[in-house]
Amino acid sequence: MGEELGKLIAELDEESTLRAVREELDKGTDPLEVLADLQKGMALVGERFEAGEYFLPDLIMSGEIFKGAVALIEPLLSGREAKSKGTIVMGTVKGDVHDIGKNIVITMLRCNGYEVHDLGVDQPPRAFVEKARETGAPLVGLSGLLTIAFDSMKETVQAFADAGLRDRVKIIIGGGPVNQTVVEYTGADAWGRDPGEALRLAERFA
Ligand code: B12
Repeated sequence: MGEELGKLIAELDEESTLRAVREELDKGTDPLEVLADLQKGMALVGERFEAGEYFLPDLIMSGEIFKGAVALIEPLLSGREAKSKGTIVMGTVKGDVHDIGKNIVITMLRCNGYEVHDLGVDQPPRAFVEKARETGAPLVGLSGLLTIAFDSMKETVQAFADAGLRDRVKIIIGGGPVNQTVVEYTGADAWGRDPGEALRLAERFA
C-alpha cells in the first residue's frame, strides 16, 4: 500500500489520495504508518521540484493534499490520552514557513498528554526564549526544512545560552534534512526523524 499511496500524492491526485487514506484507515492500518507513506510521497514531490519537473504551485498543491489527509488521520490519533505530562514550546525557526511536519508532531505530543505551546512559523530566537521563560517549559522543539534554517536553529540555541536558560532547557530539532551533524552544528541536544521519535524525546526531556 505504502508505495501506492506515496505515488498518488506525488502525482498530486487529491481525490484518489484522500480515498486511499480513508480506505487504509477503514481497514485498520496504523494511522502513523499511513502518515509515513504520505511523507514518502512528499519526498518524491521534493525530488521532482529539484529536478525542475514540478514548480512552486505543485509544492503548494502537495501541501494542501497532505493537510487534507492529516485531517482524516488526526481524529484517530487524538483520544489516546489526555492528562498533562509536561510542557513543550514548539515552532518553525526564522526564515522558514514549512509547518506541516511540525503540526503533526504537535498533534502527536498533545494526543499523548503534553501541553504544547505552538509559536507558528518564521519565529525569531527571542520568541522561543520568551515563551520558554513565560511557561517554564523544560523542552523546546525547533522545526525547519530549509538548509538556511540550520543557522536560525543555531542562533536560537545561542539565544537560550545568552538568556542564561540553556542549563534548564533541552532543545530538540527536526524537519526534512535534519540529522546528527545538524545537532552538532546547532548545539541542540537531540533530533527526531518522525512523530514517534519526537514523543520518545519528550518522554526523556519534558
Ligand atoms: C510542501 C512544501 C512546501 C510548502 C509548505 C507548506 C506548509 N504549510 O508547510 C510551500 C509551498 C509553502 C513551500 C515553500 C518553499 N519551499 Co518547500 N517543500 C515542501 C515539500 C514538498 C514537503 C514538505 C513537507 O511538508 N513534508 C512532509 C512533512 C510531514 O515532513 P517534515 O516536515 O520533514 O516533518 C516530519 C519530520 O521531519 C519530523 N519533524 C518535523 N519537525 C520536527 C521538529 C522536531 C522537534 C522533531 C523532533 C521532529 C520534527 O516529524 C514530521 C512528521 O513526520 C518539501 C520536500 C521534502 N522533501 O520535504 C519541499 C522543500 C522543503 N521546499 C524547498 C524549497 C526550496 C522551498 C522554497 C524556497 C521554494 C521557493 N522557491 O519559494 C519555499 C520556502 C519558503 C520558506 N521561506 O520557508 C526545498 C528545500 C531545499 C533546501 N535544501 O533548503 C524542499 C526540500 C524541496 C526540494 N527538494 O527542493 N514548500
